[in-house]
Amino acid sequence: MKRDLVFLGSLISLVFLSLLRSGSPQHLAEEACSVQILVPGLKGDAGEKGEKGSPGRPGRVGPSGEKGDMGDRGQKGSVGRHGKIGPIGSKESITSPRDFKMHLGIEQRGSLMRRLLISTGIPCECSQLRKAIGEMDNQVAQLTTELKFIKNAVAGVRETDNKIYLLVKEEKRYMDAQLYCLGRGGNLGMPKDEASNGLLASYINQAGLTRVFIGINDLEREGTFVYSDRSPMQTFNKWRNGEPNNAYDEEDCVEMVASGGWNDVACHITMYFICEFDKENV
Ligand SMILES: [Ca+2]
Ligand SMILES: [Ca+2]
Repeated sequence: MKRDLVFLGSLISLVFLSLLRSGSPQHLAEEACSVQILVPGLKGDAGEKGEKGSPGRPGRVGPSGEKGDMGDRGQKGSVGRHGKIGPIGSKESITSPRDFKMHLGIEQRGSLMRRLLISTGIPCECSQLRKAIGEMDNQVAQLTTELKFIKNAVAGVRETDNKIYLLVKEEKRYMDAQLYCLGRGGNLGMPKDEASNGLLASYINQAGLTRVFIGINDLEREGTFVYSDRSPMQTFNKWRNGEPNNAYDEEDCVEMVASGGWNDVACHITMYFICEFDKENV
């Protein structure tokens, strides 16, 4: 402490000496300032009260309070007035996509979509495609039928001097079998003599079959059998014993069994059959 006071006294002495040497008032102010920086002075008087400051920021939101008790139930109100009568509704109004799904089935939706496509002008070539596909289906069906016919023919036909017989291994009703043979320029097999009947019987046996349709019927007049080319029966026939019996009053067509015998049967049943073709027409 004593050392500090000695140092302070020396310092003040040096300042006075330098002031005496310079003799300039400006220098005095500058050096006085320097002293004040080095040595703080005594505490001054209290200043005047300042002006009121601006309001502070709003405080944070406080925690929520506890739930209060429920109040008493209010009294029942009076009956209100009648409302206005609404507009007449349509039978089935669809106002949103949800209604659309709920009200329409798949086919109806498809129909509606097509109408929408047409109304919006988007090109739709569905009908042309359907037509093309339909034509191709027909061609495929026709080719398939032809192929079966050729396979049958390749499998083996029977022939005489003036006839060719073809066993068709497709089960058909009498009329469909007749149409099949006619469509190929022939007719159902019509055994008109012992030789042709024996040939057909052999054909059936070799194919391992028991029965086939042949071209004889009494469709036009019950009991009067004719060949499917409408030629009348001659003296030749191969009716089995007890046939034709027109069983159940519905047997108007004729089958040949493996022995070569004939039997009248219903026309709507299906079985294999034999076509015959004139060699002149082949
Ligand atoms: Ca009959
Ligand atoms: Ca019969």
